[in-house]
Amino acid sequence: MKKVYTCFCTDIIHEGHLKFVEEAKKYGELTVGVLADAAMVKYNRFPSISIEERVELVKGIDGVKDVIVQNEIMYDEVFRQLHPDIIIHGDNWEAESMQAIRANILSLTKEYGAELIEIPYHRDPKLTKIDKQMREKLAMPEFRRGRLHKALKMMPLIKAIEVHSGLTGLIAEKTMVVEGEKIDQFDAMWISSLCDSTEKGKPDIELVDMTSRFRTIEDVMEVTTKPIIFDGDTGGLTEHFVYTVRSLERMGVSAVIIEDKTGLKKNSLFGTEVEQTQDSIENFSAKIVAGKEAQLSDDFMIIARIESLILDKGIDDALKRAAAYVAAGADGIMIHSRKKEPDEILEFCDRFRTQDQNTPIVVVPSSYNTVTEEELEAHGANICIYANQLLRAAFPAMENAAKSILTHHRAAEIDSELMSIKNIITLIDEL
Ligand code: SPV
Ligand code: MG
Repeated sequence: MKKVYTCFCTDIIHEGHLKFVEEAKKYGELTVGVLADAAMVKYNRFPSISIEERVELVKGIDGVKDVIVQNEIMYDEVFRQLHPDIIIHGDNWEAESMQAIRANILSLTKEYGAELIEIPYHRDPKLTKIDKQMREKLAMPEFRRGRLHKALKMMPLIKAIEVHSGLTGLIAEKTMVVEGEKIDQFDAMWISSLCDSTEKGKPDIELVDMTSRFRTIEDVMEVTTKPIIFDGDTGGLTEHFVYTVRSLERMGVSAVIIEDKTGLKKNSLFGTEVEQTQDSIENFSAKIVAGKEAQLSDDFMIIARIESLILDKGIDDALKRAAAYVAAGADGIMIHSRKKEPDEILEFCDRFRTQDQNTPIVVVPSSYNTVTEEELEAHGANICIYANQLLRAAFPAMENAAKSILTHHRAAEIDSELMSIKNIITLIDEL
């Protein structure tokens, strides 16, 4: 009897899977690997049921001899532990990520003297619709909101990218890179006050009102499924913040980050070049308490952002505040810095981790951008926010196009730097 292996990455078993198993078992004794949570999130989408439930689903299929958990999207561990003779896979290899998986399987089958059998992928419109519905379900507020919380338990470092529109939301949702045997994508989105304001041609001083900021959230939500972290600035008056918390959780936002500043807020990256006032520990803690009391769902997170390093108050002050904000109920701490080097952030993380092993740490490496995700993770950071890069990429490109047209009195010269007309009109799928 040959050892046959295939991997499932699904929350529901439909006719298509049953037919696939029917076919696969003809080749020998079939083991099915169920892709683990973290790998499923990186490679495909967030699972809507637990790994235990997914294993049980597959166990229930007639013709499946054994079920294991496949921890990585690539098959190295499967070969090392199981030594399968045959890998069965659908022939849906179009995407770059799928090609990387195919290359990995082929090199392993060669090394281990095994074989890859590709079964024609069945594109039944009914089944495609079920898959699409599963994906869209992830966009519903109840499903989306708790996912940041869940992701924090699944992976050591969550990577969030700034979004300020439907289009940037799509980039955050869909951009995937294949690097050797690794497939990577962003895990969450950050709705930055700086970028949301700048996009509207306004300064980042809490001038853009909440209704308008909520409109940005809606635009992003309409076309994405990933969890959203909202930049709540100072949170405003406590009496207003409690309403913001309710609105955000109702919309399906996963977390709000509020910073311990008071009075007219200026962007943190100005540091002490402009007048900025840090709130007292007592006031800001009271705001956190009020927000947590107002919150109705279990999984919404209020993250407290500490501005001590921005305002040159030192790490001791930041640590004292971190402890107080956690005691007030903060679900996470964001520590910010405008230094070129990551040293003070890494020192804060190390020292915070000696006093608190569990509270998630959020970092924003805009100024200290040479730090790697690996280093941040090693120092105990849990969420890394790339807070403004998409907007900063777009502005010079647009300005360059505008200047070229003015200079040449026509658009021909800039055309080679632009997305083609064919691509722009087909970029957005219709329902
Ligand atoms: C933002 O992106 O709006 C932030 C981060 O708050 S920073 O601009 O660095 O203050
Ligand atoms: Mg901001």
